[in-house]
Amino acid sequence: MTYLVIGLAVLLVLAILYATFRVATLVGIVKGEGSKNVPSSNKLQASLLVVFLILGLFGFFYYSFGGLDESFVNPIASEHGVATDRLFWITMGLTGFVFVVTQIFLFGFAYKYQFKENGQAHFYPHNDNLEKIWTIVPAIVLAVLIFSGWRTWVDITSSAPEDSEKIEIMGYQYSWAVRYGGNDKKLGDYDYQKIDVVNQSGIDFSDKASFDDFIPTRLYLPKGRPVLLQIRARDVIHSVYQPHFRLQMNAVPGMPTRFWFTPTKTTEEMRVETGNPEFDYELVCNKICGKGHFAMKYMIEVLEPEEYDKWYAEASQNPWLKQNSDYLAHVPEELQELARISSGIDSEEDIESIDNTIASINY
Ligand SMILES: [Cu+2]
Repeated sequence: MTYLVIGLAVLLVLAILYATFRVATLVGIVKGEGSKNVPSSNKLQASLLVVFLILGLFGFFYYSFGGLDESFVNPIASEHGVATDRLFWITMGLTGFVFVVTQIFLFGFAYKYQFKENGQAHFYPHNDNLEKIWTIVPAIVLAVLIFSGWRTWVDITSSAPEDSEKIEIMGYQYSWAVRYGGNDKKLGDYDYQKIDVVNQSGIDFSDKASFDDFIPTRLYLPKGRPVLLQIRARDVIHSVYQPHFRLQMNAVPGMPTRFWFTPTKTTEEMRVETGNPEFDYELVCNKICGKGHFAMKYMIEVLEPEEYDKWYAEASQNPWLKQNSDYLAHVPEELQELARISSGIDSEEDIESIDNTIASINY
């Protein structure tokens, strides 16, 4: 409703300006000024430029920051996010300042140098000092901006620490599959040719490290520990976007990408900070990847390190292979014993039913 009123007000002001301009032009014609090069509305137009400057700048800042409240800028929940936000606001401050100054010059000069009877131009062809200033100052400022941006980027994209939690995120139309390494904390291989209706991530069971991998329904992260996301896509390009962690990385089929970061606030702490007991971190897709793109929302839960370890130990009891024990048939024969042990398929009936499945597949 507010926007409708503002929109109508703007239209009304434009209509009034147009009418004023028409009246001034018509008055000029009636007065017989048609033969002059400068219309009588010249002064009015010069003043309108100043009005436009003031309203324009006000509108610009109102549009950009008028709705600024808690939801405008998400609280930062990662270590590198502090650095990227600082860079963002420094850049915004500097470019905003230059923008305002140049607009004042642009419209101010158009007003100042409007046509005046007997006015004479001052011949002023050159000023070395002025040229030096407007070349050197922007060069230094831009160099500092680019250099600090580059340094931050190098830090963010450096190799992840050895002890990081390695988690796989695979984007597909239209959701995410998240995989953890299980007890050995090692992610098994994958192969797109192994993808089928059940094995949606294409886990390759000829790799020992895959036997204990598990796939939860949420992305769990430990606070204060480095996390390495190993990112891939199954069909088209998606983008892993986690706004509170200031994290975004494309998920590309056939070209694994990665991003490492350290979460700094648990979900609980964020709920207190935002005053929203329902708050949840989320992972969304930031590439328009098809008609169900909007549905690619996945919940993230950041836990205290001890809670995370507890959750991890529990989740490791339920590897994907244990839940889909038919897939033991895809494990090379010499590794099947090991697969049974590491995935925790140990009860007698389980083994019996698996043996039957294997038998039916082999013969
Ligand atoms: Cu997507």
